[in-house]
Amino acid sequence: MLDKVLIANRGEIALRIQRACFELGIKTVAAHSTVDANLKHVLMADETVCIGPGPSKQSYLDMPAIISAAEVTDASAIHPGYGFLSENADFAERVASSGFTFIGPPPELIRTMGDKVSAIKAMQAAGVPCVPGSNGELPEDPNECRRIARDIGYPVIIKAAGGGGGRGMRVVHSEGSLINSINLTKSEAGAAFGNEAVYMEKYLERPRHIEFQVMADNHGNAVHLFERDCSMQRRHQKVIEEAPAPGISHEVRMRMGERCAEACRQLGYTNAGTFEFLYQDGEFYFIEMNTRLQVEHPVTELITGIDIVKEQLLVAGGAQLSFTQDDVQLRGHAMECRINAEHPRTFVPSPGRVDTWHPPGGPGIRVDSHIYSGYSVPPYYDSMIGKLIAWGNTRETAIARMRGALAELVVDGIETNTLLHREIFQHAAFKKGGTDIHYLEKRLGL
Ligand code: MV4
Repeated sequence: MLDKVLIANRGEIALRIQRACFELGIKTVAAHSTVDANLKHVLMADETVCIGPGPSKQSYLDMPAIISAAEVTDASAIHPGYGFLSENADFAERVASSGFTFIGPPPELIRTMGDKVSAIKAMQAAGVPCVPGSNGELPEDPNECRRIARDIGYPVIIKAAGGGGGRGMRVVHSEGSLINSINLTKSEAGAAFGNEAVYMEKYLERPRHIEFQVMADNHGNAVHLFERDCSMQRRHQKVIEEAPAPGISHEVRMRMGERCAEACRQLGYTNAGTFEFLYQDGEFYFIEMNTRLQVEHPVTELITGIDIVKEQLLVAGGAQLSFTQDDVQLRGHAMECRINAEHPRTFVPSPGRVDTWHPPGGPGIRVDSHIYSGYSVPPYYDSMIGKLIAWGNTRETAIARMRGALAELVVDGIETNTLLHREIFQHAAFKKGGTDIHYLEKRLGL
């Protein structure tokens, strides 16, 4: 069992980790930047260490500063949260070699999944369905590339091996622009990721983004916690997530989930993880694996009753998973709205002092936020200030509760995207469910 955990993150997720530690009787160290001294989890933590100034490079991304903070406070483990160093294999390695437990999967699997070409190879070997594609890095020879694209069939998409999350990709509709697009993507990838390797996939025109949550321990046990639908996004930023995904039969859900869990067993994956799929015309296609806790984990917690962060802490401490696959029962439906400090139409960030924060409540409502009245949102970080999560026995009840919660929420002093959420929840296609990844941008004119 872990004795003291250093939280190497900020905002709502740092508070979420702090709450799980408190429940388990684990002491916490809040490693924070100078501008974050007034964050709620910093005020709550057993110990605090300032690791540098506001800019992330000099604080939340500064590996030596974070490891030193763990040393001076004699922490036993480091939780990286999401973003920042959470999927940095070098960091995970340095944490372990300094004698601390990294709360996440083994560094070599973070590395495998960070390189999208090796991630796809690993998944193919583990029997996870992938998008028809080049099955590896594209060769130098233009004729070979043209042949691969012809075999796949246009349109195709060129993706950087070092990319992911929407960075470093280009759609190609016909052979005329293929080689030029490959070369452009390569040079951009070289500049952005220090890796020119690119690969090719069939471009799916109207997919949904459906992801499976997995959890595994160090004793060979791996389970899945069903799926989430994250299709409601704008410019690769998720806006609303839900679980389960509308229209997926329980049989298909269990078959896909088990494939993901089995891949974890074969790969030796541990802790929490997410398999990202594109879903189109009744088929799932693996695209990427996230080797971290995700922003949208609460919707999975609400439909399963499992505390994912608590389980992360327990398995990192050496315990077996506290439940089996048979214990994981799907109950009801959950939706999450990301509340961002930004203009609801222009999406321009709106940091500053929150004069009033009055969160909603009532049956089936959960608010994961570090905000309080009088708190100032600093300009250095992501604009998400909290998450509104609604649960109901049915999707309709979850939506009705979310609409109530959005009506109740008061944030004064800064701009937020609350109005946009209220608008989306009125929309007929959204209420029906099952919209694709282009819905928000195309149908709502964003
Ligand atoms: C695709 C695709 C269509 N076909 N791959 C974007 C983020 C990265 N995770 C993968 N992405 C996509 N890959 C093929 N073969 C469309 C996207 C995509 C997307 C995927 C998930 C969520 C939102 C998206 C928005 C635009 C494009």
